[in-house]
Amino acid sequence: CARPSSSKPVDLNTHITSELSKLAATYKSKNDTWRSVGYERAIAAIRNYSKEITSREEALAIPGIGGRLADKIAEILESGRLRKVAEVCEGEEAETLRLFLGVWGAGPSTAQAWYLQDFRTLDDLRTKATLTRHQQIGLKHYDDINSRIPRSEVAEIEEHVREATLSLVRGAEVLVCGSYRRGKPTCGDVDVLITHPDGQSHELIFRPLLVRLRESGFLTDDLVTQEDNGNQKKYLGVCRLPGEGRKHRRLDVIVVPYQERATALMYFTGSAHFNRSMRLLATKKGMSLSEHSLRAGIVRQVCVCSARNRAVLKVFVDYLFPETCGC
Ligand code: DCP
Ligand code: MG
Ligand code: MN
Repeated sequence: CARPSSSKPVDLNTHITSELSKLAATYKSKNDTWRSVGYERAIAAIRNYSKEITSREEALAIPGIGGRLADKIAEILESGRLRKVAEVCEGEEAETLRLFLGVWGAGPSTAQAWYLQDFRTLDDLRTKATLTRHQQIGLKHYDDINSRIPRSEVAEIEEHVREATLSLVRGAEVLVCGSYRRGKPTCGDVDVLITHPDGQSHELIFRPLLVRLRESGFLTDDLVTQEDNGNQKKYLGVCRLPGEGRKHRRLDVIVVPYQERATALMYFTGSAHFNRSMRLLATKKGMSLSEHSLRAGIVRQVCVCSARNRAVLKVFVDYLFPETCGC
């Protein structure tokens, strides 16, 4: 939900989830999706548990926690740490892969390939590796891109993009989604959603806005411009606010038609894990959810307001209007 973080249940098991997070991240960096998703699910289950876990049995009783995971939890309870973390997450290879994965445009396979080519530092990459255009940008802004953005700066960036948008088309809506809208204290990037309530003027925004922001020096590097995703247009790039001492920040902008606003807002607010759960829930109910729409089966295109679909719709509405959902 997009509720303030202050009203979230307190995670009383951070000593457990922080250890498991290290494993999830390392398996992800090694392209071991199976294990990393498994640990992420367990972490989500533990975060949802409102009490402090005090025993193996208690852990085992939590839905989604099996025997082997309960053993690991027991080890953390006893010793405060997990031997497996040292085994899997520490050491030269894991640390180098982590370093390389910080290069925007480099995934686990690339990081692994660089490691196998005996590259160990960012300087090795700069001088010896063959880099894509994206990776060159990622490397150039490595430190900036990998530092978290305080909420106050996200708000400044939002305002900057809003002013530029409104100077092009009056009445446009500009809203930061992503981790910012989920109330996180700091963000990895800035995810701006733009639409227009008249249902048409959004079409006039995308390219002119990018031109304007480039000309003013706000956009410093373009990564990906995607205009063929249905009616939604997406830009991924790097920006920097005017003034001394500002960092380069990753900026994502999507421009969407007003009729897709609700589903786009939900998708772009995330989290990615939440989106996966919602899509799965929709599928279980014979529907299909994307950033474009919520639809009843592809065969029978029934209106989502039919009685059969009200349960899904309620979850959907609760999400969009959390102040009324009482969760
Ligand atoms: N998203 C998704 N699946 C992905 C990537 C993104 O559903 N594989 C959606 C959910 C995310 C939103 O897009 O919340 C924005 O993506 P980000 O990568 O910017 O993620 P966050 O804003 O959630 O976190 P961060 O603070 O790291 O930017
Ligand atoms: Mg984000
Ligand atoms: Mn993003």
